[in-house]
Amino acid sequence: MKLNRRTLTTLALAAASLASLLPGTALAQKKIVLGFAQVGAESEWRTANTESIKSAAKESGIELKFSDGQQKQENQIKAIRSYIAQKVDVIAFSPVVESGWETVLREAKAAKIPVVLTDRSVNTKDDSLYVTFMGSDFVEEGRKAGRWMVEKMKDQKGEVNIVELQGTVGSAPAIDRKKGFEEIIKADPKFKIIRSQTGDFTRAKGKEVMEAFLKAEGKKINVLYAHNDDMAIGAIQAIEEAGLKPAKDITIISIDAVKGAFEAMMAGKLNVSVECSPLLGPQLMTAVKDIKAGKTIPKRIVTEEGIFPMEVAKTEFPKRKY
Ligand code: GYE
Repeated sequence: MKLNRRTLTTLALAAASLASLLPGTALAQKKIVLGFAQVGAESEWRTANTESIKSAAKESGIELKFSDGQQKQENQIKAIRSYIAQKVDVIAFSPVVESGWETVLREAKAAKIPVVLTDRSVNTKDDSLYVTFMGSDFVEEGRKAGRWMVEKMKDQKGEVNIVELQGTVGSAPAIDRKKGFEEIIKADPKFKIIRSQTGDFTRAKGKEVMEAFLKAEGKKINVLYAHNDDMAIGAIQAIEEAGLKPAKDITIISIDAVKGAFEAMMAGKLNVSVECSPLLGPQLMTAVKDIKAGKTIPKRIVTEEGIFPMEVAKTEFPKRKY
C-alpha cells in the first residue's frame, strides 16, 4: 500500500484515539513533568549542578520546570507552591537551609506529589514528607579535610591557628562540614579555630571575610579551611593583596574540587580540595522515572567522592567533568 499524506494523517488520528481509549499504553504516555527549585547560582559547583540537571532532563525526555531561588528560602517555597498548583508529576529541590520546610512539604504530600531532595537535606522528624535524599555526605567531607590537615601538620610543634570560612548559615553543607572537621581536629589541642565566619559560598564574600581575618590576625594564621572552592579562591586574592603567599604562608583547604580549584592548585595557590560532585542530574532523572513507575527507591542515595591534593592536580585536571 502506498502511504500518501492523507492515509498517514488518518493512521495518526486512529492511533491517537486508540491511545486515549487505552490509557497506560506507550502511545498514551505523556511526558513526565518535573518541577525543580534550585538554590541559586552562588558558586561554580551550583552552575555545574544546574547544567547537569537541565541536560539530564533533556536526555531523559522529562519536561523540566526550573526556578532559581537566589539563595532565599522564601523564593524556593514560592516555586514549590507554584509546582503544586501546576500539578507537576514530581517536585525536586535542594533546600538552601535545613529547617522550615514542613508546611510546604505537607502541602505537596496532600496534593499527592512526590518530593525528592537533591544535594542538601532538610531536618524534619517526618521522613514521609520526601521519597529520597540524594547527595553527598557533608560530615565525611569535613572529616576528610580535617584528616588531610592533621597529617600535613603532624610535625608542627606549636599551635596551628585555623581560620574557617563557613558556607551559608543554616545550610546542611555548612553545618556538617564544620562538624566533621571539628570532630577530627579535637583529638589534638594544638589545633585552634581562631576565627570562623560565613562567606555564603561566594567568591566575593570569601574575599571580604578573609580580608577581615587578615586584618585581625595577620601572620598568626597558619591554615584556612573554606567550606567551598569559590570562597577559597576569593580568599586567595585577599591573601595575595595582603602580601602573603597562598598555600605557602597559609595552608589552604577547601571542598568541591571544581575546575577553578584545580587551576588554583596547578598555580601552586591551593593545597587541597575535597571532592563533592554536583553531577546529580542523571540519577535524579532515573529516580523520577522509577517513582512514576511505582518502584520503591532507597531513602538515601550517597554520592561517592575523593580528595585531590595539589601534587596530583595536573594529572587529574584533564579528567575533571566540572
Ligand atoms: O559545596 C557549594 C555550593 O550544597 C554541596 O553549595 C552544595 C554546596 C557546594 O554553593 O559550592
